[in-house]
Amino acid sequence: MIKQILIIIFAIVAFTAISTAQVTKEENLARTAHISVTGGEDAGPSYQPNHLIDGIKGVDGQGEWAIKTHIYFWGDRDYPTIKMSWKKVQTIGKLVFYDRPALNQHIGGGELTFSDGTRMQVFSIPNDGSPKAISFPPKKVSWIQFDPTDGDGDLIGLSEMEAYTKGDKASMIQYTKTTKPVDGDWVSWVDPNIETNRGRWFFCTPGSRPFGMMAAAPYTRNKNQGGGGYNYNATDVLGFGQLHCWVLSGIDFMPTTGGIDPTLGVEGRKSAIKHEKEIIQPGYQKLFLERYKTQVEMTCTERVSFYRMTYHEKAKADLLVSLGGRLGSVTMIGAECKQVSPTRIEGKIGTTDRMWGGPSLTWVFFVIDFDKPFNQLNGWKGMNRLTNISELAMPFAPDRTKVQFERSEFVKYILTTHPDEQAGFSAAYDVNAGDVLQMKIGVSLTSIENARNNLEQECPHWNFDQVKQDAHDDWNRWLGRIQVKGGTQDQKIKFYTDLWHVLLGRHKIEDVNGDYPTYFGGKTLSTGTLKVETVDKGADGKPMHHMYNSDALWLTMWNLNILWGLGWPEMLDQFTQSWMEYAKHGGMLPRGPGSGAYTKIMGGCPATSLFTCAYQKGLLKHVDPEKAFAQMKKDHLPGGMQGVTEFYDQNGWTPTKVGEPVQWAFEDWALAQMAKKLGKEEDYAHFMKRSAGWTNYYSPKYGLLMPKDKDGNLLSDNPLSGTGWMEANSWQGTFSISHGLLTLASLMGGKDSLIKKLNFAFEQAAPSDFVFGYRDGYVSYANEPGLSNAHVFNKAGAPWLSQYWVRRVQEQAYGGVTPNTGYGGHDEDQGQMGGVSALMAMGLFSVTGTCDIEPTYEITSPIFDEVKITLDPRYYSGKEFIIKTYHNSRENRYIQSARFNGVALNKNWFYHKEFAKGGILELWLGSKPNKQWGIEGSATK
Ligand SMILES: [Ca+2]
Ligand SMILES: [Ca+2]
Ligand SMILES: [Ca+2]
Repeated sequence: MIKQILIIIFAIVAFTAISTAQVTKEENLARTAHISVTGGEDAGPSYQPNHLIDGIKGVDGQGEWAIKTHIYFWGDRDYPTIKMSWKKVQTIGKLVFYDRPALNQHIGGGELTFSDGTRMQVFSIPNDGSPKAISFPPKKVSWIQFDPTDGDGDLIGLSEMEAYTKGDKASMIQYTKTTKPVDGDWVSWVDPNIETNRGRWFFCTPGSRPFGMMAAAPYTRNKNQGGGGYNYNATDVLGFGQLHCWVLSGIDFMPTTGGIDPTLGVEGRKSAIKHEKEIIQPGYQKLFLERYKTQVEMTCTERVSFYRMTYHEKAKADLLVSLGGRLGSVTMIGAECKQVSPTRIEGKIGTTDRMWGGPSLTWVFFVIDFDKPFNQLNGWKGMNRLTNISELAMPFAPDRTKVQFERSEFVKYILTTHPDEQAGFSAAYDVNAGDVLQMKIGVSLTSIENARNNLEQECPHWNFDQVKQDAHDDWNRWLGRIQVKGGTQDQKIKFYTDLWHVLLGRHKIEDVNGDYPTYFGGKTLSTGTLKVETVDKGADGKPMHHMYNSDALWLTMWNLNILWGLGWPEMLDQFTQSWMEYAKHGGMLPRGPGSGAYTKIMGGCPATSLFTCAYQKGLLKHVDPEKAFAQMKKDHLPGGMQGVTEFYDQNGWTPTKVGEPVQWAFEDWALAQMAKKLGKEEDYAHFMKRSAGWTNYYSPKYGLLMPKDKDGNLLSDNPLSGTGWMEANSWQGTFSISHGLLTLASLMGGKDSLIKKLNFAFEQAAPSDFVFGYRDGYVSYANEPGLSNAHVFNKAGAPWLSQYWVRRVQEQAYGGVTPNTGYGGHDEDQGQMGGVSALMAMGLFSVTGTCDIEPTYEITSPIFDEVKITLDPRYYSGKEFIIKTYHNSRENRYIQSARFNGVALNKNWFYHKEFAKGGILELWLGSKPNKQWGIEGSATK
């Protein structure tokens, strides 16, 4: 004890001596600042804010500031704000942050705001308390605020903050992309690190092909929905998960050396990494595990992950494959596997405890091949280590998945590590420095035979570089469908990163031979047992289409439905086929299908917008429109997926809720458009009537749609409160009544009133970059509701305001290219914010989601000089569609004039059928709005 105290005293003296030495060189201006902290809960006298500037740094338990913060059940947390202020203006050119040295408490990064209004991002603050310096051109400021945005642990805090006048070159650049962008190589423009600080499980998966089943990726902190994903600010890799899907994950790999005890879980086997040694891009990742002196490379085919380990030291190597316990969004249970040859292991795992619902138990089957026979196979079950095994079976209690918890108890249970559920095996090798080991994991969701077949069909060889090249070429083909010229390097990086996310988050669930799983048949349509189905085969014996795992497709009429239709029309064709196949077994069009059954995440029947726009654009090539219509109609009636009440069916509105009914109304309108084209007048009349009932929500008092009770009384007197809305509020949601904007305008007193009101909303939201939490703020581009708002001016006769606000939203909410920024920092799911960002960058949109009988695109000013879309010859008669801009710049965001195929265009929109023929749209831009351009027919078409 005395020895420890002496060490601490020595440490304090030593560190004080260092800071004294710095004072003689340059004064640490933080020491004279006033420190204040807002938010969070006081953690006691040992952790007061003044410890941030007491000169004691990097000493565990001494001179630290820390705070208790609220952590939400899905893993997000409220962060405090730290402000350093001075009585007199100071010149500051460098800040140095020290995290608390405790490795289980970490502030990884955040945002700096200076009193002159400028802001900066801070990344990769070392977890161990070593200094993080940030230099910048000196600023004259009276205060500096730090808002952490990424942290881990129950008492997050910092050990010290310093401020100096002079910066240094070394800490001037905070973040650089790991690969250099090369013209024509679209993959090289993608930066997977962008906004990974939230660490969402399926957000950053380099080991994936477009829509492939396999989505391998290292994962870092176990936060955020029970699965950390890959977080740039984290300093340790915990393992490499193979599947990163909506409510589906499985098979956790970690190459270790030195006889790690696997029963200690991820904390016992994690390894430090340094980004300087890393390459991360679509289809390939290379990183170095510092602890194991092992370089890991990873690539993939559609259903196979492929690892190449290069060892830098002689060692006892163990390739650990964990098959039990929590991984990402599921818990792995009931694992079984066996060695079938000196280089092959086959088996299966059950997955359960899905945080957002779905089947209570689903299976993942796998075949793992090693390129060299292992010396020995070892394993673990619960806390027991097993040596020299040839098979492994975890006791599986069928009741395990039937336990019904209260929601809070359930979340607490699934986010707790249960050591008795751990299981896995490890393949043991003796390696020398320079030795290479390779491993492939083939997966299937239906059977071991199919996993074996997937592996053997897609990757029968050990040529890692070939697979890496194939993955690269595959991504290049997909990304290259839209090619841009001009813009800044960052804008181009962001654009291709957006496209990557648009093509990344959703995954195939069928095998090479077309088999796929369903779990229908239980009482709640999600408690069934595995039934293997197969998709129809064509004359060549090959599956006719794919089956997909996906989140809700909630409100994708404002992003994916438009963008996929432009660049990848087969995705609309594919999804409609896949969704009809689900309906065949489960009776409903899915909303967020998870590994072969429904999750019903979010609301409404989002399939309708997707099906309708595919039909109207002529992309419904394989589904019979009559059958699709009949299915949608069923889903729009009480008892169907849309979830409408009898009252809504009769009246077009429903008491207490407003967010969902506004969505239902749009879907009803879209379905009515399809009915009209199919000649179904009665259905047209019924759904048009329903789609018009939303006017009951209009409150003349607030000039917005507000929740009401059955007698029409307002249920809220605060339009920003979110009452009655789904992840939105009255300001964000009112203008999302896309099919009823003219009616909305007349309710508000005319188009000018609507324009004025919406413009006011954007002005209110601009200082916060149009980014808010689920219910706050006048406009939010950080989540799905209201993603059409900036384009509404185009429909209301003020296209110059769409041009203005689209550019600002694109830059402020989506322009970030750092690990902290890029998608609004809040709730990018599976490429929807990315989809809006890309559409804004291209200058195309469709407020009604191309669901009109004659679908149209509205025009704003692209950020690029040229956007070239290669048209898919299977769907479109034209070869390419080009958008060219002249005099484009950040300031020149206003369209002065336009030509469509050489002919003057005076309206702000054109037809999809014109796009399909190919052509060129030319836009002349200027710094002042031309209020005469684009007003012709803008709202009444
Ligand atoms: Ca301190
Ligand atoms: Ca720490
Ligand atoms: Ca969302």
